[in-house]
Amino acid sequence: MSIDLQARIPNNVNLGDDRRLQRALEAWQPNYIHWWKELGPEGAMSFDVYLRTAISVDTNGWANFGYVKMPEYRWGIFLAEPEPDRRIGFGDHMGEKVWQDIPGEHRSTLRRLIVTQGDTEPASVEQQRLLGLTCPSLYDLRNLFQVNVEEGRHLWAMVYLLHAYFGRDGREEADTMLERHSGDTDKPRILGAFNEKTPDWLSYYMFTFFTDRDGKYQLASLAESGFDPLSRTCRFMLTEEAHHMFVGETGIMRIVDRTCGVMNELKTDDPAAVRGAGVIDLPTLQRYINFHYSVSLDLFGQEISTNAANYYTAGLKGRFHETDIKDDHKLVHAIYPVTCLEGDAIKVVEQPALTSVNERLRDDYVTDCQRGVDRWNKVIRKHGVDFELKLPHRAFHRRIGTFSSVKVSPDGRVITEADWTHHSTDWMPNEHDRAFILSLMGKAVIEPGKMANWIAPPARGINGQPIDFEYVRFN
Ligand code: BYC
Repeated sequence: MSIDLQARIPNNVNLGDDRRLQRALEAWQPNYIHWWKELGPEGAMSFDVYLRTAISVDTNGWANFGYVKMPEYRWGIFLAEPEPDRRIGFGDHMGEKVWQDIPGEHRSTLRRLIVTQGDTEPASVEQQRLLGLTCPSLYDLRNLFQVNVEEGRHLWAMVYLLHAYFGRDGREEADTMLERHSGDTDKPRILGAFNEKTPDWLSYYMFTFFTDRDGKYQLASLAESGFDPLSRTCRFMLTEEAHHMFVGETGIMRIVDRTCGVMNELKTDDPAAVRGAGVIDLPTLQRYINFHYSVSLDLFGQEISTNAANYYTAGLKGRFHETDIKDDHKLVHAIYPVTCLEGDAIKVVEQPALTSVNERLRDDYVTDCQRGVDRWNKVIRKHGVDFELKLPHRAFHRRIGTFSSVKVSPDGRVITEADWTHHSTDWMPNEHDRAFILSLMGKAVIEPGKMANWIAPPARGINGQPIDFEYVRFN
């Protein structure tokens, strides 16, 4: 399973043995590089960045660090080791050998899932392309670029599957991955959250905490797939994904730490005074949480979904850690408690577990998000500040699913349109918040070891390097 790094496209799938596939991917490669130079990190193409690159998929080789110019990053195709005698773990085909090729009847469904997953990866690079210009430190700049190149690699992962298993349709889909663009009116990205802007670093940390975490849960469910190449691809992607969520969680934590430190120095909890000191007040952080959490909840689809039930029954997409769940893995008679709207009331109602798998995944996600919020609150408490960050109610500000038809406050009350119009700017980032945040992030902090005023230094550097290491060289 070693990776051929000398090949034009590094890979551990013996690409050299399949000349047609190799040629097709090599024909896509220049388009990808063109896209990266156009819509990847702005103004950063000549920088030497201290990046990790996978040179094998085992523990020794997946995180190999060194200086790289981003357009020369060795984007490649890496699948996790095959599991001997792996069997399908759920649905109608449970217990059968996993598929090494795509069963004809599942072709279009799998293509759709792979395209939806693949589309998010370049979308996030596009959303983040200007952030380098206002980075709070070299450490953060390097982390941004690491996340960006790995999202690029995740696109490669899905494009490989499309090329290798879907023939001409797959190649066409791979081309359109570079034609849709985040926020484009004519050709937008597929899922809502990937057409939102990531205009500042607070949004970026929120995105990597909340939206990348959707990635973790979706990839984990696809890692259960009976289509083994998809499963192996997603398993390796999950290894890389952990760092992205780390960037988000620690980014917010460092902001909280800095803000509370300043609040104590100034002996104030007045948001205006806190802002006056050039740091981000906690109510503003709460509004950003409300926005990014609600937009990310939408990414799990509808509460009751026949699509999701069909994916499950067909063995294409499972639940989070499917094999650890103690039930029959078929869900024909099982029930599951789903929070939904009945008339104007929000209620928990028992629903068939099979059509509720999206909601179950969302529940797993909510629990995971709450753990992160608890850790932020611990920092607030450590400073002795009287404030608690909270996840808003899951019905708040939803555009997909049962709650999209009503307006709901962060504490879960169904309210009128008029109330919503009156209060929504108190509950989500308003134009003043956005202008204030942008004003804090006017220019990049690029002196090694220095941090912008609004964020505390990280606890440690990357790969054992000191915090004042020269993570990016500008040439
Ligand atoms: N926006 O039956 P439903 C990541 C559509 S993030 C727009 O509930 P389903 C990353 C839906 O397509 C992870 N449309 O749908 C993070 C369907 O359309 P049709 C990305 C939406 O299929 C950060 C209709 O509504 N991976 O990796 O059960 C940085 C009915 O809905 C949305 C995946 O998503 C939406 N939010 O569930 C970088 C995994 N939600 O059929 C990367 C693959 C639903 O009526 N995708 N719709 O035309 C899936 O598993 C499913 O497509 C979804 C939707 C879970 C997204």
